[in-house]
Amino acid sequence: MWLYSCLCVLFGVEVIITTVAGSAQKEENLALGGQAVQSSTGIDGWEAANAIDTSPYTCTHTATSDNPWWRVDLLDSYYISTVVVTNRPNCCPERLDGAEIRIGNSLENNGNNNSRCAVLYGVGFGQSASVSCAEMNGRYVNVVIPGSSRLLSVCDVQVYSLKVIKGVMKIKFTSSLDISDPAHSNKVLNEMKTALISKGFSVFTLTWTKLPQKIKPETKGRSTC
Ligand SMILES: [Ca+2]
Repeated sequence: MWLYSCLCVLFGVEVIITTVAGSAQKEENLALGGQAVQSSTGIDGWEAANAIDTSPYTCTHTATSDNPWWRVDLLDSYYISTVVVTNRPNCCPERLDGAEIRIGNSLENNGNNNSRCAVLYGVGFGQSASVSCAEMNGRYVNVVIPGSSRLLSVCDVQVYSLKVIKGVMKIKFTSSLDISDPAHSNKVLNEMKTALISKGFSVFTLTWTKLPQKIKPETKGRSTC
């Protein structure tokens, strides 16, 4: 008979708990510490960084091209709660119609294949569109306009994250089940999730940092626990 090391060894379970920041504690604009790039720069001085300089009067501007895009690299992955995009104050706000906000950790297709949070329409002169992207995770936030012969111009992009509490729980099991079997290990996680929900946590992620492994039974003497 095999025993499982969960009988006497502590295993780590990574716990990531996220809570939506309250309005009284607005999270920091992550874009300010990021690095911005765009598919092209159509007008000298209308650089990608103009969208993260906090001024609504300095803007980006790509050349007319297919699928123009702008991207900010947050330099780490975050659970994104809200993205705010500010349109130009003095010209052609309709150009932003159809712009997609995409979030993820991949740079495939310059990040434009990451998951879509929202599509912008009707953002007026100098207006800001605030879209909720709750629970989306990513390092890269893109604004891209699909289509041929389009251009993209934005004046400010702000990115806010969910507040993340990350830690590792050490737990000890006294089960004879084969917890190296995903069916059983998943059951354990589900029971832990139920316990966290009962404590009032609504958005969180639980993953094993190391799965339990089989050990040979002690033949005599005391356990090493
Ligand atoms: Ca600006």
